[in-house]
Amino acid sequence: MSGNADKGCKVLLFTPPRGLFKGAVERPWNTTQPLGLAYVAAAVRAAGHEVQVVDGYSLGTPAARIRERIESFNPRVVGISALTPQWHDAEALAALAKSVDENILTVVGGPHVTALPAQAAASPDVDVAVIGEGELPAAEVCDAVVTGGDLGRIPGLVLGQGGEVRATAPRQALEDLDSLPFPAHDLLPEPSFYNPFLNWGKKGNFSSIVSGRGCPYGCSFCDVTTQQGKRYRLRSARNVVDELSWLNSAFGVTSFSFRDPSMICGRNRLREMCSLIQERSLDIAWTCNSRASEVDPEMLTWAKKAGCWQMQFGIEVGNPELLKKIKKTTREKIATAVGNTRRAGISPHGYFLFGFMEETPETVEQTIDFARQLDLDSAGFGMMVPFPGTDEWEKFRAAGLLLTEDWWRYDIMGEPVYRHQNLSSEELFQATRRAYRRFYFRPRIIARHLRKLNSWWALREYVHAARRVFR
Ligand code: B12
Ligand code: SF4
Repeated sequence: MSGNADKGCKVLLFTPPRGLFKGAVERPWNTTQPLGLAYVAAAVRAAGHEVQVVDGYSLGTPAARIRERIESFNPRVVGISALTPQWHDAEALAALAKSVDENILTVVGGPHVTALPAQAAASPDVDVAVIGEGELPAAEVCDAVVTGGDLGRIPGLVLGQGGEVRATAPRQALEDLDSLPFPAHDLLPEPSFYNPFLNWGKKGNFSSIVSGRGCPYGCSFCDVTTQQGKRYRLRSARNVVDELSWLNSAFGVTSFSFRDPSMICGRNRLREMCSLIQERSLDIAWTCNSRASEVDPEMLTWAKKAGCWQMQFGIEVGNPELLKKIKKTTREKIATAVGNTRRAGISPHGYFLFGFMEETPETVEQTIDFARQLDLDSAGFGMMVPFPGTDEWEKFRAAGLLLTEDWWRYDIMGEPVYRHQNLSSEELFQATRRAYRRFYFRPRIIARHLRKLNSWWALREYVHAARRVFR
């Protein structure tokens, strides 16, 4: 970690509430711990600073409450995390902080800032934009605030103070992820507050967890490779299972979702992780993402024995050429992985997207047919959104098809933010609705899901999901 400042400063970290910039805050239905921000909080605290966190996105914290928090804590630094649709809310939060005290240093980070750091730093109330992993830079910025050090000497930043945007030297990705303190869960709302997606885990005792960073595949629509680099950087099995044990004993968490790009990568580590979970008799249930081309029957057996109940595959489309174009694997490998997953007693889930540059009415139907042919238990269908930093963003921009930089519209559940060459926005939007109906309205699938209706919470989640699809 960074060198300890003699006497730390006060740091208040936020996820921005949805709708803050419009003056009407809403609380989202599904929520999960903002791990990136919690990692930053833990690192800044370990460097000797006094840290508080407000998960404003999940809590739906109104502006007045944010103002009170800033006034009462009186921070020297306000840090704000932003995904793309949250960017305007992040800017509004920075403005709110400055309106309370113009001497507060506003620091932004997260996927949107990493994709467009200069644009982020040029925002009027933003002083510092952090590119990529935030733990070390955030701690170093806070140290510099205390010691009066020069921010320009800290790598991995874009400085926006004084209206002039200036990038510092680049920073290497962290090699030893085990050296990081665990995310500061003690500064977040209780695990029982969070309301995960049905296929991630169960409300009551849920946490997400990340066991590694980076992804070599660089799929055309996904910005994980741009964000975290091309190489899988894995935490050790022991370090991950220590975090599971800690969350289980200190917070009563029994339901986990690994939100890594692909948690099963690294065969030996997976085997060791699964053995350690069993050796320690950890009574937990978990779900994870995995890349269809990486999973084999033996790995699935280890995962099942260690508590894995669902595996999620990013399948995206059904047309073989389109699969190749967007850098996904083949239909055959997907079908094999899904079949092996079911045979191992793990529920297979598929994610699908509509609206890639080369999409046609025929490829839409092929995707829906492929989703139905695969032996999946559940599926999610969304709109392909060309997030900044992805190949799709470059392609749609170069073709002059992007309709807006109103970032709050960049949502896979929303309407397309681009004009599509082969399909109208309405046709694309309706494709997701039709896909849901054609996938779920089958006796086999209905029967499987009726068996899962074992709690009021699950019933409520199904009703909510159905409303979205049939509205
Ligand atoms: C869990 C998750 C969620 C959760 C929680 C989000 C959160 N705040 O963490 C929820 C369910 C809310 C969510 C929602 C969405 N998500 Co999401 N999500 C993830 C996921 C799977 C894990 C996030 C995570 O914990 N990463 C691990 C940590 C260590 O990384 P990190 O969050 O990036 O944080 C590091 C840095 O970014 C930085 N940092 C972050 N915050 C801050 C703050 C400061 C002050 C500083 C200095 C640094 C800093 O330091 C952190 C530590 O190194 C990632 C994929 C992934 N594996 O990263 C996608 C991901 C972040 N999501 C993504 C997307 C697309 C979405 C949605 C937009 C999808 C949609 N509906 O359209 C929505 C947005 C909802 C909304 N309207 O705001 C994209 C990001 C695209 C983008 N440019 O924004 C990702 C990368 C997935 C992908 N394949 O492309 N998501
Ligand atoms: S979609 Fe999955 S496999 Fe592809 S780049 Fe993103 S995280 Fe990696």
